[in-house]
Amino acid sequence: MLNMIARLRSIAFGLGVLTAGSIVESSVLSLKAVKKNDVAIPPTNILSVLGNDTVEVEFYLSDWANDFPASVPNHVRTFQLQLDWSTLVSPDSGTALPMGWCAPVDRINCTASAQCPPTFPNCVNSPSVYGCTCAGHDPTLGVGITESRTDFLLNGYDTQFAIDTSALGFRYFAFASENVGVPDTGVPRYLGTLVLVVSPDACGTFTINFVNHFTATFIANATPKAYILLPSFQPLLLTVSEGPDPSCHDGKDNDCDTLSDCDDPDCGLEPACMGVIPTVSVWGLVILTLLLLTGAKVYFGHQPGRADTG
Ligand SMILES: [Ca+2]
Ligand SMILES: [Ca+2]
Ligand SMILES: [Ca+2]
Repeated sequence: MLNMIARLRSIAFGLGVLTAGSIVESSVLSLKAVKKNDVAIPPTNILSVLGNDTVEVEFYLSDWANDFPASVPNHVRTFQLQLDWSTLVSPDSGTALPMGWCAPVDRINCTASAQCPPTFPNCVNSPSVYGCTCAGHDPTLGVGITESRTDFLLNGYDTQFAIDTSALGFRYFAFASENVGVPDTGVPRYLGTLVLVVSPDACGTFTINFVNHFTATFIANATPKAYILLPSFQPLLLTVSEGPDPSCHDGKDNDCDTLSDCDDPDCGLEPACMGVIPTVSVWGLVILTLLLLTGAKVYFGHQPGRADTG
């Protein structure tokens, strides 16, 4: 695998030199959730999740034909994708890390386990894993390319691929060894799979995405002529939400608005929450009293006519 990565890096370098004037922006890289907790769902780029959920995500490429000049075949034979690891961390709380990942989000370099913190006590230094980890760290569990799929971009070609899991921003590489490529037939083509596990403390919205930089993310007709495509991205939004059930009865503030379960207006329509008077702090009572004294309308639970924004 390492040999292949080195080879692809040299291709990438060559492309960067050759194609300064050839960057265009019409192709689309998209991420779709296709399974939640091992149950198939209609492919979507917006999904409601809870802590501990497992989400299987697939990557697709579409709309690349127009990226190539008419003078060359509009075929793709190489791709490299790199996840933006920072998008696996919620702006509010928690993570959605690849299955099997058991290491800090920010790698801790080490030469001996004695240098590692108690939560990640094992120092590993192998070609594919390095830094402080914990028992069972196996990033290969959360990543893959199913070459046999008929919608795989390079299906039917003599292909090679590798996935570099040495860092959290997993990098996917693949290319067809024949000097041909895949024409754009208007159908999105599968590139790879990622399995994410939402942490128990997660809330807010994850915007899972690739690295938006053409030296790290490109699709190319590598030989005899090389063209870099600078794709647009359709990220995957994973939103940890309060309501509907079971999140209205899990004792957690799932959407990070400081209100939990029946105290959160987002749970107001849940039968078990209807008629429940939210817990109110002393300051809340003061404000409530003032509102009542001024004749304002006060709603408990769900507020009629108000959109549920979570
Ligand atoms: Ca809750
Ligand atoms: Ca809440
Ligand atoms: Ca809420």
